[in-house]
Amino acid sequence: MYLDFLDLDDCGGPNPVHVWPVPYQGTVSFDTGTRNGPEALLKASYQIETYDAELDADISDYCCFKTLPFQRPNVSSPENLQKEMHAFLEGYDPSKDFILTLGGEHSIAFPPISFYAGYYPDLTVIQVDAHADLRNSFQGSSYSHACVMSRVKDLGLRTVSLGIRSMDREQAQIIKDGHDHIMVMHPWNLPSPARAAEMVKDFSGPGPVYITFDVDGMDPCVIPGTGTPEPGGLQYHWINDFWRHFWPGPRLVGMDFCELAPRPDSVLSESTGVKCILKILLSYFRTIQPPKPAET
Ligand SMILES: [Mn+2]
Repeated sequence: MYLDFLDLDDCGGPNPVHVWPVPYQGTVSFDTGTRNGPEALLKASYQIETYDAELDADISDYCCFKTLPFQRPNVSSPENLQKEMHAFLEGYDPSKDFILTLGGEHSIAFPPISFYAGYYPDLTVIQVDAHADLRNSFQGSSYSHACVMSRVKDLGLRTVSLGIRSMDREQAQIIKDGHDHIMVMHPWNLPSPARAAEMVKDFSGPGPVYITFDVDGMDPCVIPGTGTPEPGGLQYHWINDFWRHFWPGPRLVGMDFCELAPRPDSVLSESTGVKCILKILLSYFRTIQPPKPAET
């Protein structure tokens, strides 16, 4: 079994990262397999170097990973899964606990977002995704993967969406009407990563950010293993350069990584997924001061 993210068990740098595998796949609409995402990511992480040559930094000098037991998701309804996840998060402190949730489908993002939003009313959610996910309801549930950003909007949070290229006319209108609290960067007219990072920081202000990373935001040539692939997505170096330019910057309070559906013939998607996660964590944690040791 591959139980410890990066094969690092509760050791490393001063910043604890709680890795929470949530293998839930209840409301996916097309191809399946996201329930296998967390295990594939953990397994692939054993093959990935903790040192990043581009950043000349090692994640194990900054973060201490504590991989939690797999959440046994309640598959009776999306609402019940949400309740279970909210209950689990009550054991954590949103003011200091960094939780990296591994999905699973995108509906798993809402409980951690609402967990942090309860403490940080000025939170901005950065969404990497092909899909706007702004439907009010989908297939009878308002907690479907297709509604997650609509629920985030209900919380009154600002959102920044990178890579969006699939929506219906109604969602396009929501985006047009929401320009003061919804920022969207479509992949067909992206600014440079440095310019994009400045624009997002201007929009989000000094408050903290949370990242919800749906792998289908990336181009399917980069991450083919996902249930609803859309051509023309973000390129690997663009998104990594974006994070590199985004920090130093706002506090990152937590993140999730979802919609990975591993393919039987390749480990490309999960390996790339781990690299995408590490680039975010290292870009952020290398720019902050380590927490002070507890006074004795
Ligand atoms: Mn998506």
